[in-house]
Amino acid sequence: MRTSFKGLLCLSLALCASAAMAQAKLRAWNIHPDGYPVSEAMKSFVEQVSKSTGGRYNIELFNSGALGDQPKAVQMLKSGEIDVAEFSSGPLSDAVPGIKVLNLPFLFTDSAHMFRHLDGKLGERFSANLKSAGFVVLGWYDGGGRSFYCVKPVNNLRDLAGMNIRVQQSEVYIEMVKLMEAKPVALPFKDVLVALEQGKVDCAENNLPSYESTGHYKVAKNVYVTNHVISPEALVVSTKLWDKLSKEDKAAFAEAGAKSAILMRELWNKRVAAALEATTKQGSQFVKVKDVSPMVRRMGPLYGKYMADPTTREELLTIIAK
Ligand code: GTR
Repeated sequence: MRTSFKGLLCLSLALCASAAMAQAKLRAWNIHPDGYPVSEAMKSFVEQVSKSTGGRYNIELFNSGALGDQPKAVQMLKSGEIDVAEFSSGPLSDAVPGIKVLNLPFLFTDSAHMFRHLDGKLGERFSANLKSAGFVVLGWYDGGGRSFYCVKPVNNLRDLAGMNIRVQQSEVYIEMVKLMEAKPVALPFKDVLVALEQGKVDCAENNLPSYESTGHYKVAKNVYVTNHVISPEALVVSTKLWDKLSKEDKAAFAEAGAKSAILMRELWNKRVAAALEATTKQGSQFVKVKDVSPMVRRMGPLYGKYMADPTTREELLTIIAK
């Protein structure tokens, strides 16, 4: 049988068309630069999804907040404009009030304590809350302990009073800083360095890897080590995408998410140590808080508010109990 040129062309076009139809192009949002633990873990997620679905999902990873800042990305994921993202619980909780307790100061003692809860029953409850708001959690990532850092020396809580402190665009963080009698200035992550340089803010607060990766350490050399929030982060996909996936593809995405979380947590611990070493070498001074109880006492109204709120009370009690 002889096949005409026209026939071959039709055949290859049909194959191309079906391949194009079979490959879904998705977009993933990330605030961090290449090489950061979150970015590396997301890269591994993207690769694993592609591998285990035979290349049917082509996820393009946009690092460094290239698609917008975090509050904007939270809305974009909800509306299905982006498909995958890694969010910290601060900005995410403004869209999902049921997870606000996760931002409460001094709630978790360290990341191990946090993951005991997030990898268990409580994590399932938070995931259910997130899912009903449009976010399907595929892995809990580590945001570590956040501390304050300032341009001027800080030796105690009183030194922070009256300071302009940059916070994430997140209600709990804003309330926390007000209760410390300082002034919260909510700014997007990418604007903090310039704000510190220009004196628009005196201090900011973050974990060590971000303190280093953003270059904040170059201006705000005085770190007051409070670890006031042990902050969870989450790799999420939109429910819009999730609802379209087959049972097998859901399993592939979930497995890739879980694996990426394991990798992320390993990379995180190394990065915390490396950031401490690098910033110390560059002249950062670390003053450890001696006693957190005065700060904890100031947070009283914040704890009271979330205890009184029926959407958060049970979660709070569960964490306090263990
Ligand atoms: C980082 C976190 C980001 C973002 C940032 C900030 O530690 O990983 O998701 O929340 O802090 O302070 O804006």
